Amino acid sequence: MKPFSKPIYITRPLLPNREAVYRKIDEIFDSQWLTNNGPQHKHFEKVLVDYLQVSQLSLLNNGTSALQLACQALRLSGEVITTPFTFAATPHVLYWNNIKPVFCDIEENSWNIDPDKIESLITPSTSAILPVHVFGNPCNTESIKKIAERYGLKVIYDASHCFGIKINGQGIGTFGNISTFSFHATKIFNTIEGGALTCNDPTIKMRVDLAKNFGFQGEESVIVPGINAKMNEFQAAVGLLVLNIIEAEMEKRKKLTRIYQERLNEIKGITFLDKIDKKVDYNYYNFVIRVNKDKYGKSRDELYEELKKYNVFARKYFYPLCSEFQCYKNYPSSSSENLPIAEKVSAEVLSLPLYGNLTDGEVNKICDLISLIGVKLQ
Ligand code: T4K
Repeated sequence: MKPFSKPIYITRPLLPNREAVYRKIDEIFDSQWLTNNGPQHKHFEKVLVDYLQVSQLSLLNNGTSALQLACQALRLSGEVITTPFTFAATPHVLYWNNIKPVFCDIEENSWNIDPDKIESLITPSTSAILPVHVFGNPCNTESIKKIAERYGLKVIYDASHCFGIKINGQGIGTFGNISTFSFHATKIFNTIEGGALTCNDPTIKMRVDLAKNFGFQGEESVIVPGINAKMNEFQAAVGLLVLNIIEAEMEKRKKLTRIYQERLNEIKGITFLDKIDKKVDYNYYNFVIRVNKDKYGKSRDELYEELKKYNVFARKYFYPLCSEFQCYKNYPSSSSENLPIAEKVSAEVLSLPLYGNLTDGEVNKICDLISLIGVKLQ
């Protein structure tokens, strides 16, 4: 089979209509207001509260800042229990807040933090749990809530992959004390760089809004040692435009996901997360497979390398585990004995290209390649 004539990346940013962007730029130029809670920002924040069905929302310059400010707003300290199967930002924000990340193993069938393994990691220093709804598949929020209540812990959900997801019709950003979102270019919904923090408590929003603007209350009073984590007017304007096309993008990705599921179901040793709960309105952000070498004939790494030869750039999200990073690998909770499932899953997962502008034909060809590569080595 011939390689693709152009590189097929894991994703491409969802871009609004160019003319519409130019009109927004005109609005921003006319207003001469570029950042610091300008008209685009105010409008975007309001419409996003409705879209995400949350009660409180603060816009921020990226998803990492959202996590960073969540730790500050909840006054976390000591240790926080989190998953190693996530992007580097999740444990890094704990470290930057002088908090020790404690890694907990994940569930075999959801790839999210395993609630049954959280309790044994709780110590007198534990202040919170920081689960990630990995790839938009919601965590077991009921069990996590019960543990948090029993031990008096806070819960921050890293919902970076969850734009627009609802559980039983309820916005995913309403679970836990705080949820954080990433609007990075590679996410299904983007503001180039950007993010948001959502919660149910207006006091938390007030703390975050103060902290993201150096702690200023009015012109002359600084009441907390804040930082600069503001979203600017260009980012907010892009967000407003992308919001108009997000539903269509989700529909396109849903259709492509169905092709992947139908085609890959036929291939021995290739499985995927098809267990997204029926009660969940999913966003089809990405499509991730798991490769069983014994049954498929090739390892995940071999498949990844072979696909590259055909100009397909799949990605090993999330490999290595955060617990395997140089900076965390000596933590007691990073030991292999503590993380057997996470280590296995991380070595077998592969994110495949998924974005609205991908064609049915391209997805079918990727499936043909996966089939061919497996057969070739059996
Ligand atoms: N928590 C979780 C669970 C997260 O996944 C993330 C971010 C965060 C927190 C932090 O949120 P932010 O502070 O980033 O808002 C990417 C993203 O940079 C990162 O946002 C994301 N997670 C992570 C999963 O993926 P890389 O280093 O893998 O991206 P990169 O630059 O290799 O891009 C991937 C592919 O996307 C490229 O091969 C081609 C395509 N691409 C990328 C960009 C930037 C484009 O076509 N156009 C573009 O502009 O981290």
